[in-house]
Amino acid sequence: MISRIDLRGDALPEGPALRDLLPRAEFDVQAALEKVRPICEAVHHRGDAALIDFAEKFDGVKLDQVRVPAAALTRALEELDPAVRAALEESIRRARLVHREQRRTTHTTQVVPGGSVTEKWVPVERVGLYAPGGRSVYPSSVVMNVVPAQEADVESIALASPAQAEFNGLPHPTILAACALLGVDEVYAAGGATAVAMFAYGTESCPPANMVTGPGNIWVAAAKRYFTGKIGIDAEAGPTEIAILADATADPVHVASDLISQAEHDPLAAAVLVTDSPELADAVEKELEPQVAASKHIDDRIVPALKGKQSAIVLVDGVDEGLRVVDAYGAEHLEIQTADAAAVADRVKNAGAIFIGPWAPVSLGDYAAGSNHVLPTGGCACHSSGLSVQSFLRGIHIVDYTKDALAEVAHHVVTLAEAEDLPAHGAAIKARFGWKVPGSK
Ligand code: HSO
Ligand code: ZN
Repeated sequence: MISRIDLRGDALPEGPALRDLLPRAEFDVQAALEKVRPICEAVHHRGDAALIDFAEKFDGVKLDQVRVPAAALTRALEELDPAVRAALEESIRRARLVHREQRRTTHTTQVVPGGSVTEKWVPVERVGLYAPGGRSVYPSSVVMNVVPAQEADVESIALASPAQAEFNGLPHPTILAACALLGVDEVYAAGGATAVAMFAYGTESCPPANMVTGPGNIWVAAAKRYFTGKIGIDAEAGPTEIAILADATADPVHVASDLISQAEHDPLAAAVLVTDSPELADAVEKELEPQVAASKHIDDRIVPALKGKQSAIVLVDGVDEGLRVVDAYGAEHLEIQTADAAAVADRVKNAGAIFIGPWAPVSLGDYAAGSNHVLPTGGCACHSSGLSVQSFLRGIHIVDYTKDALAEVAHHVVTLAEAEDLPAHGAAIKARFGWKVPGSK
């Protein structure tokens, strides 16, 4: 059901060499880029008409308009199962508690008397959020994208999700209901690369956005790459990943169920167990069989995900080696199921989010821990973080110096300008103090 990689015995290799020994899914965004290019250009040139054509081609539905009418949002919320509504409300409440504390305050550093630098945090003006359809209709991802944008005080928030033939061309009703619950009233029926292009270029019905965030398949990732430099993006999200660092104290039932929980997302999802206990490895493998057999998405997702080359049980000599392995891997989600889990977690350097001990499974974080579930995949955790309020803010430096404060440092600026062979930089300082400026009278 799941392969094994035995790294016991010899010393572990360093850095990239260790990473190369670890499993990872193929996710070739570059190859997909060529395919999304004509789609993006069609949206650029033909606007809404292109979006309507693509909805017919990809989603099998003829749309009259791409903007979702307000009445459809209200109706979706009215018709939402009350238990789902209560769960979403609790998820929103907890996410707000955490994300509100991520707000940044303006801060001034008095560099010298009369000379200060203020860092002012300004939200992105308009963002477009993407919520996938098809296999992954996740109202929880609407929450995880909208809440940080709202807590960052983004003024204009729009959301796109694919048109669904079975709902008369509207996005899935739970996506619409989640938007209504969150107070997002600008929603479009547009999917994949077409939605990203709609936000990047703008169309007759959708003004352009400064930034696009949200999960999606390879086409969404490719479209984000296509527009990098033109608009802001969160990350090129790849298939989801769970890594579990566990020792002999871990419960194999929990470990197996947590591995399956993320394998359930996608045939390319990765489930990686890193352990120094061969007994635990055997017990988890044994436990996977009945649990997989009792799950829902067995053949289309869970089995291919666990059997795929992106998943494995990795055997190591001890927790220290295990930490080196999980750091080299840089998982989107990392569970620590060891003795003294909090202390072990404290030593982790690379992970999108860390889940400590037996009572903090990734599923909790997916829905209701308060943490964000839009996290770096594909090893990007070594340089990036998950979605947060900060993702939607820009820190602007405001430089304010008096004449005396400038005079005090003027000679250093002139020296550095000359050292860089940029005398006009120095002249801009000299001109203010009556020093000789080439060409001036
Ligand atoms: N685990 C996914 C998010 C998700 N799970 C949505 C359930 N619904 C990626 O972090
Ligand atoms: Zn999940």
